[in-house]
Amino acid sequence: MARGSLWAAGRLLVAAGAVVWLGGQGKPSGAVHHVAMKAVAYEPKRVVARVGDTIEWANDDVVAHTATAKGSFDVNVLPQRRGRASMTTPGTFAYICRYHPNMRAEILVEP
Ligand SMILES: [Cu+2]
Repeated sequence: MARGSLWAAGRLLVAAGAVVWLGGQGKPSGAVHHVAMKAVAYEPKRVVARVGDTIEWANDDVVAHTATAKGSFDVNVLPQRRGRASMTTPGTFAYICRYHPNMRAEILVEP
């Protein structure tokens, strides 16, 4: 009888673990999207992300760049460094480099 109860308790623990694991799949992806700053341009020029995702810019140039979307984010990235911003609001965010306004790209953030 006691043995049977232990076995049943073990099964319950396994089942609880499965529920927690499955529950984790419904959360925001929290993915990291990489954008290069190279030859005074962003690559890629358009990223599709979701709320909760992070954009990481990697500056491959020998001059500083920014990723600046007025009122949303302003990330300064020194040469050979990386900078990040997390996307908290859905929408389309066009951004530029404050030092080189010809550098343009956009991030589409889906809910
Ligand atoms: Cu720049």
